[in-house]
Amino acid sequence: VVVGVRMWRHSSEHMKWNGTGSTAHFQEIVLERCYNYAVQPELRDRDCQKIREAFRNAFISKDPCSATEEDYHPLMKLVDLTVPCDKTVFWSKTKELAHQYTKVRQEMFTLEDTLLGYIADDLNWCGDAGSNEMNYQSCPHWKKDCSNNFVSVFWDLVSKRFAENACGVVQVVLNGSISNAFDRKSTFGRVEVHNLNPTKVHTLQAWVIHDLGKFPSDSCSGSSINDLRWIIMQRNIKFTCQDNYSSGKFLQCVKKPEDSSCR
Ligand code: N1C
Repeated sequence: VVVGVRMWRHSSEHMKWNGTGSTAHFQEIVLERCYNYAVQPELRDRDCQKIREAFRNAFISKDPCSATEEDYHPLMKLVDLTVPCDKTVFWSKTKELAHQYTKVRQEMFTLEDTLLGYIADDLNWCGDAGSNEMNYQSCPHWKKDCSNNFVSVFWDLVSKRFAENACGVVQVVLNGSISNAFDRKSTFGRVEVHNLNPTKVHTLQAWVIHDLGKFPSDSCSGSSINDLRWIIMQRNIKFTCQDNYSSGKFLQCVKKPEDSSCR
């Protein structure tokens, strides 16, 4: 009976949000990923401790539904989101494939191949006003609770900076096995497309990839890609699109672009 009562109290006190709670061992994971990523051993220690601290301070002891970009400014000052020209890869609903691609083409970068994206990938975090602990029980769900939660504000901000910094030819990997390969409401469609700098980015190259075994639902000639083409051309950036690639074919061609079947 005692156990039952305690469990009930426990959940009624902490399950105040509809989303998943903070990732267990968040602080340790952040530090460990930072160490794994950092290249120069001498710089590692201080910078990673500072990064962990700044990340934590962005949201700890704050109302988890009142996140602002400013909360992350100290963290943003410590990390660099720039990628060499022609090396930026965006994605939408193709996360795994885009990452397989940049793994094969080591010189290409998605946001998760930069330090901050690498650290935060797949993690969840929130705190509580009036507590200096993280909430591991629940965090605000972006739709059911609030859109200005710390995780959503974080991805919108880093995606914006990542896009602003892009230059030369940039690529986007889109999913042709869903009905709208380009979605204006996705982070790519809502944030990244509008933050490309036309004085730095001259071409956006889209790849519409179909899952092996799934029927293609969208392609370069479909209306969602036309939307994207129109938005990009309005912004004075050149647009190209390649489709009919199955994901397996795409990766093969990334590995062996000179193959005649890849032209
Ligand atoms: O909404 P999306 O895709 O179009 O966002 C992807 C787009 C990429 O080009 C990235 O540069 O935006 C950037 N980005 C991430 O890198 C990222 N990593 C993890 C955006 N969101 C990211 N996440 C989480 O996945 C985040 O919680 C966000 O809400 C989802 C978006 O995935 P999506 O809809 O497939």
